[in-house]
Amino acid sequence: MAATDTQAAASPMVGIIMGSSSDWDIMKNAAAMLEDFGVAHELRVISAHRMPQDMADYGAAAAGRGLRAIIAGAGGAAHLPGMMAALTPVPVFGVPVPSKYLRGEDSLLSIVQMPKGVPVATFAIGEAGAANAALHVIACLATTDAALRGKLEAFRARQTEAARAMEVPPRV
Ligand code: RP5
Repeated sequence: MAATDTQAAASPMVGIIMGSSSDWDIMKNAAAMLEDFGVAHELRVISAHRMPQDMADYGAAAAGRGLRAIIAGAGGAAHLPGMMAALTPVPVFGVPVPSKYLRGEDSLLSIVQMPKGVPVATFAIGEAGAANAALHVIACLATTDAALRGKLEAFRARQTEAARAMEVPPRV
């Protein structure tokens, strides 16, 4: 299992997993957001169909290792988020990675259409989905972490100011 851990990696609160190293271009947006907020996380490539035992082992150990959330990205017939959700009570946040032929619509439907009983919180296809998955994890963690909540409110305020400073481009 390829592994790259960041920030206090001995006790990560969040796992970012992806079905292939080719997903990193998208999933790095989730990692960057957690990095910006100082949320300790780990990174793993775990392929549902090529590494099923590794996936099962990761899911079985996740809660005991103290993970509070798992962000799972995959493309195509994207089974990783749903299978991970089936393997652990830790909440799973799914990111549909754009696929070569169907532009990630297959990934989105694979992840979002979980049958009743095993939910995966599913985000937009691509970079925005990855970043928003991290922001949603941060919002969840912030319900019991005042410092993190302060950072989230400051982030939102900066975003608001940036939007207010926007001007309509001149007509051509
Ligand atoms: C999925 O298949 C991965 O999540 C990735 O999005 C897609 C393609 O994987 P590679 O062929 O690039 O390894 O399992």
